[in-house]
Amino acid sequence: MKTRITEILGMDYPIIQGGMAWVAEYHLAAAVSEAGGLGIIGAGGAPAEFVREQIRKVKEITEKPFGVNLMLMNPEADAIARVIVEEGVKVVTTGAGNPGKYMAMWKEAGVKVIPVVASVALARMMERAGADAVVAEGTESGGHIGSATTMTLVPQVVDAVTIPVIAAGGIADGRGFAAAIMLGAEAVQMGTRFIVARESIVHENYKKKVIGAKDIDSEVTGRSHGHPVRQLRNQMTREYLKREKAGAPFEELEQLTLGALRKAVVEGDTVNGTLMAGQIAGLVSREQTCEEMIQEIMEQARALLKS
Ligand code: TUI
Repeated sequence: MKTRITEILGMDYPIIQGGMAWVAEYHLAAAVSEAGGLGIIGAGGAPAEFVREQIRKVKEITEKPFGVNLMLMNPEADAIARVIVEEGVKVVTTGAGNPGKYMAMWKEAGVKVIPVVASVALARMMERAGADAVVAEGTESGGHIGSATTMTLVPQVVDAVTIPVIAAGGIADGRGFAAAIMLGAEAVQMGTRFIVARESIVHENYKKKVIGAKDIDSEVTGRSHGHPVRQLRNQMTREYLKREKAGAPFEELEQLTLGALRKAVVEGDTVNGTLMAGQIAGLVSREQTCEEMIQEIMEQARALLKS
């Protein structure tokens, strides 16, 4: 299946892996790229030199194109933006902010820039700034989210810009893929389903929670201080939401979540860890290789789009 996205980025299938902090390390990125999608190394909150090592490692195990996601709240964002250029990365996605100040440097170096946006206004601004495409990410997504749903955001962004639009949020199978195409998207970005990929280094306990999750098992913490984060309900979210409702200050709430994503991904702490996942976790039912996932999605989508 060819779209402007597969042409620009050089992959076989219009499926991009989300740049999930801690989860999207080089094994997962390489597996997605080898399977014909676009694997992404997620910088998350990592130091710049760690990101450089990840880039070098992914290049050792795949010759396929891959990208790097720069999470703009990372205190080393400036340095990571430079590492992306120095290491010759071809594609960058960004999240949790406006990447405007890096745009000129990246464009000059020939990097394809794909900001993740949660609104039409930011999509327009990014097109004017020279973005090659945008990911329109709905509030169904895991992690840091905006407020518009994928169903409403994607067609509005498609109408507002001429660059290709990639749909994200709530997509995990061929039906979601086909629906995104119907809304005018030219690719999808998926995170939650790839958490449970065989090649994903995420702790078994976390994978089991995603696989066992039902449709309404996610919660959004942090709405009161402007950093809404979607994750699976557990003791941590219950405590957080209780304190948030009682008007706890940001600093106190932040203490609860400090290092909690690492705790979940690396140590498998599903009680006090942050189990970031999207609302589509209820549909994710088994561990498979990235190759199996992508083949299954494309087969189902092809049949639907044909009929
Ligand atoms: O960035 C994401 N998802 C993320 S980042 C992340 S790391 C994190 N860890 C712990 C706590 C909080 C975050 C986990 N998940 N998705 C892309 C995305 N970007 N969603 C929403 C946005 C966004 C929101 C506001 C983009 C821009 C924006 O405002 C831009 C501006 O400044 O105008």
